Amino acid sequence: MKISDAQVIITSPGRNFVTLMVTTDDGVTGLGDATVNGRELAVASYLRDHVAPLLIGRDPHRIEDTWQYLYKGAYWRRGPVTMAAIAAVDMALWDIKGKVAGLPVYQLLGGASRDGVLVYCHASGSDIPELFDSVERHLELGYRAVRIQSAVPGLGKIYGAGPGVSSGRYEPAGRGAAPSEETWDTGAYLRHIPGVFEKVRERFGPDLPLLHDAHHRLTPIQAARLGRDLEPYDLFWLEDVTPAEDQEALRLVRQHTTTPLAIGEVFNSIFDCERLIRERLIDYIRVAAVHAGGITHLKRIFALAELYGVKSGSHGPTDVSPVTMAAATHLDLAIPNFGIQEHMRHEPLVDEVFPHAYRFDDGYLHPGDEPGLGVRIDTERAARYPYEPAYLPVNRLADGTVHDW
Ligand code: EZ4
Ligand code: CO
Repeated sequence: MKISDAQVIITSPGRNFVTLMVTTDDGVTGLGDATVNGRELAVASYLRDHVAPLLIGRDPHRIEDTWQYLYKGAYWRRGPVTMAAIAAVDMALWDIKGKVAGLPVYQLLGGASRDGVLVYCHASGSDIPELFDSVERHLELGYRAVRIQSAVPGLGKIYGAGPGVSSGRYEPAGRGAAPSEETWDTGAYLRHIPGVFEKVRERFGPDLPLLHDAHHRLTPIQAARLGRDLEPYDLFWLEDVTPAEDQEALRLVRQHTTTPLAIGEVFNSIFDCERLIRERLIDYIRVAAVHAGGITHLKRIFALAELYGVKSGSHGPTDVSPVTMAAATHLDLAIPNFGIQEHMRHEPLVDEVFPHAYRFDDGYLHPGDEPGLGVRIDTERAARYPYEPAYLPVNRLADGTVHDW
C-alpha cells in the first residue's frame, strides 16, 4: 500500500480550518487537522509546498518513520507551523491504519482504559447573573465540570467574557484583515476574580469541579497571589497563569499555592513540557494533538507525564477541528493518566462539514467505534465556505503597551 495523494482543504464554516486528506492507492482516505488559529495559511503552504510531495509513494503504515522523517529530516525542528503540519500527517496515517485494521484508533493505542472521557465546558458572563445562567445552561446539557470566566468591572470586552460576548462562544474572536485590540488591567482582574469564585461556590456547592484560565497574562508573583486567593474555592485547575515559554516562572507560583496548575496549549514539543513535568511544577499538561505533533507525539508527552504524576488535559477549543477532537478523545480513552478534556462545542455548521462518530453524553465524550478516527469531511459543503482572514485580539494595557496573553 502506498500514499497516492495528499490534498490540503481550507474551509471556513464560521471559522477557518485547515485539513489534510491523505489517500492511498487502494482508495483509503485519512484526515488530519492542521489549524493554527490566525496563522492558517502558513501551515497550508508548509503542507502543500513542502510535505505533500514527499508523502507520495510512501507506505502509510510507517507512522513513526514518517514522523521522524518530517521532524528530523527537515533540519528546522519544532515551532507551531512545522508541528501542526507534522500533526496533520500523523493523524491522517493513524486514521488510515484504523480503517485498514477495521478498528477505532483507541483500540490501536491499547484499548479503552475507561468508559468515557470527562470533559469540561466554558461558562462566562458579563456579570454574576449572566454567569450563573451560563453555568446552569451547561449543567442542563449534562456537563460535570465547568470553566468559569468573567468580565472585569472597569474593563470593556476582554477575551472570553464581557459585553457582547455570548456565553461560552467567544471564538472566533474576530474576522477581518487585522486583529481587534482589547484593554487589560491585571490589578482589576486580581481584585475581582476571587469574589466571582466565592459566589459560584455559594450558588453551585462544593462538589462541582471548577476551572479557570488566566491566558498567560500574569507575572509569577501575581499568579502566586491568584493561586493562593483561589485556594478556598478548591479549583480543579488554574490554567496558563504566566507566559508559557518561561518554564521557570511556574516554580515560583508552585512555591506559594496548592491550587493545581495546568499549562501547555501553546506548546508544540515534548521539550516545551519536559522541565515542567520532570520537576513536578504542574499538575496537568494541556498539549493538543494538532499543535504538538499529532497522536504520536502526544502519546510520548503523556507517557513522560505519567512517570511524574502529571495528568493530561488536552486543549479542545473551537479553533481545533473535529479531527483533532476525535484524535484527542481516542487518546484520552486509552492512556492511563488521563485527567480531563476541554470541550467547546462546535457550531452545527462545523459538524455538518465534519460529520463525526464521537459523541457527548452526560458529561463524557466517547470517540465511537467507527474504524479510524471516525471523522469525515463533506468536501462539497466545505467548498461553500472559503477562507476568511480572522485573528485573535491583541491585548494592550491602558497606556497602550502590548501585553502578554
Ligand atoms: O485562547 O484556542 O483554553 N482555551 C483557550 C482558548 C484559546 C484559543 C486560542 O486559539 O484558552 O480559548
Ligand atoms: Co486556555
